[in-house]
Amino acid sequence: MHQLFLLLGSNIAPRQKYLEHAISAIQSDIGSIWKSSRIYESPPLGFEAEVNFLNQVLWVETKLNPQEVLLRIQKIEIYQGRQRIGAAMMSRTLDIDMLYYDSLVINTPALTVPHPRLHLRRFTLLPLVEIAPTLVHPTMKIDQSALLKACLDDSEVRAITEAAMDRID
Ligand code: PH2
Ligand code: MG
Ligand code: MG
Repeated sequence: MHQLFLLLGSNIAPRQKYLEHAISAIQSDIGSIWKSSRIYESPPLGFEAEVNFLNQVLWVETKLNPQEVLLRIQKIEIYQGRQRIGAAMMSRTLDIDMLYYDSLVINTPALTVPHPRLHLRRFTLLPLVEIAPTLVHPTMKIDQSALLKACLDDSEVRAITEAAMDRID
């Protein structure tokens, strides 16, 4: 079994539904979810948009190789209405990013693992620290807690409380 970390993101309503559907699709097409973080909300980083993101990190156990995982991720994103127009960053119904795959380092045109920007993004590090604080980054050689401490991104990222869960869309 391989240990896979995925980041889910959505900033088009119904955001929470897109995350829920992604989780069921991942369970049936990719592997079983060993741990999942709470859902975090934050403003879009790197582009302008009205709607904040919901993000969540999943720790998945899979038999698939990274290329197979990537194909299935893309299938799930497209099935959930993901549109890609041009190269610019834009709002999305569902984004699934591969953060880590075991301690593999992959650098191909189609896929970079670990995710090249994960250490720059509070919305990725906070949920990672919640479920895997001692997981070591294979090239930076420090764990997720240390990555968060070193992260300069000061954007406001907060976990959605259980009580607020049915008030968000
Ligand atoms: N994803 C991006 C760009 N900016 N900002 C937040 N808050 N959350 C994201 O998931 C996100 C982003 C590119 O995929
Ligand atoms: Mg992304
Ligand atoms: Mg992506």
